[in-house]
Amino acid sequence: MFIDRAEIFIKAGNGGDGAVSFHREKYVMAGGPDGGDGGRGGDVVFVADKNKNTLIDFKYKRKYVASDGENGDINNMSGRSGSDVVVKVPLGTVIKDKETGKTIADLFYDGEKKIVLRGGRGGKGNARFAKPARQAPEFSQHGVKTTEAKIILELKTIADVGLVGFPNVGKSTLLSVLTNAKPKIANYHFTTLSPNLGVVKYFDDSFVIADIPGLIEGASGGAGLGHSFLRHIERVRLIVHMVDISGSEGRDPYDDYKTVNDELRGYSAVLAEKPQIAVAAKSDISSGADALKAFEKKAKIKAIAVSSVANKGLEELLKTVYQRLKELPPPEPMAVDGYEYSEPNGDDFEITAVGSGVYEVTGGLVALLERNVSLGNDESFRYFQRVLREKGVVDGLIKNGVVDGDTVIIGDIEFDFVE
Ligand SMILES: Nc1nc2c(ncn2[C@@H]2O[C@H](COP(=O)(O)OP(=O)(O)OP(=O)(O)O)[C@@H](O)[C@H]2O)c(=O)[nH]1
Ligand SMILES: [Mg+2]
Repeated sequence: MFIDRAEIFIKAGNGGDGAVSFHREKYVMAGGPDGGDGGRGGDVVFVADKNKNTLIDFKYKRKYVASDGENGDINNMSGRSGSDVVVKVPLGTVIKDKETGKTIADLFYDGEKKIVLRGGRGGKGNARFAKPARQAPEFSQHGVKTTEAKIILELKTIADVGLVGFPNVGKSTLLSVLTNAKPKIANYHFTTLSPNLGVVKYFDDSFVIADIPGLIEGASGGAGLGHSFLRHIERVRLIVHMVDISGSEGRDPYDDYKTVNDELRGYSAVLAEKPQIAVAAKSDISSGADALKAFEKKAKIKAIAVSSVANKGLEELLKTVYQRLKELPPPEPMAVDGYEYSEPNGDDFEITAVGSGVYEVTGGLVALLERNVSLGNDESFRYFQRVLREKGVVDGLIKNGVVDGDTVIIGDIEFDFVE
């Protein structure tokens, strides 16, 4: 099965918490703090792999989670880092954030890598908080907790040439005679259900042809199978537009030609403006040169007459394609938005009344506080109060009508408000 679009969940590992511990040894009184740091969480990394050609893996496994960093330990031992999760995707996979629709990466070259989510930093152990005025810190820092993201993977085939046309006009047959590819060929519509790639050796050079499944009228609006495949034409450099010049299915080749071009235009300006070469296929059974002339006149384009079965016109076609490709710029990755997931801003907060006399503070500030506050420790609690005041949370609460005795919830922390 060919799958060229998938939605998956990814999550980087949480950072491990710093430890609170004090050195203990026989005959040594009141040893110093020796709580180690938490380890870093693993990243979520995507890698383009030329041995993959579909996104089918993602139909069955939809969640990719890197492992968490371990907590710090006694004796200044740092927690082990979480391991990365490395996800292999075919070349030409575009990664987008589901929520914003922004593009994160276009993995175009074999081995190209993108860290999409970074693991949370580990928290500092209490040993790090020792200073002359505070020799026995009873608190440590929590690791950064990461959040899950939903992303879209889209495969956009990378090829120099795209073969497009109505179903059954002989695209796969042409690919099979020009390249090493062995696509399925049959005398019915939609024999090809996914793009096939083949490599043409041309003297010392080579180029890649993609056989795109047949397009029909309405494809750009989602009719038939066509729409989902138009995306694969987006980054070919040259379109070879095939019509059945023999009219073997009773249609006028010019009507087909026009219909397919309308579809390309309907999908995007990029497709409409791609350079094209017209190919009059099945010329062995055409009613002679007349059909070709009529087509060329109506379409106002020169077409190359070919027959894959009678081996006619193939040399001319290859030569023309090769020359056009030489003039065209090389294929390039998409211009990506460069969207990055970032850690929440520690200054951001929002206050909502969740019930009578109960208020909740949410936003990036909460993550910062959760990280740095150890409940039950006086010094840490004073830090907590100071941050609430400095960042304007106290003023904000009062503005929202909070009075003494009301309950305030900040992440896992819940307390009674006292001005
Ligand atoms: N006479 C003749 N028949 C051909 C030629 N090329 C292909 N055919 C026949 O046309 C039919 C369709 O060929 P395919 O290559 O499967 O066509 P396609 O365009 O890939 O079709 P879809 O995958 O369904 O879009 C088959 O029966 C082929 O044998 C040709 O040059 N001459
Ligand atoms: Mg085919």
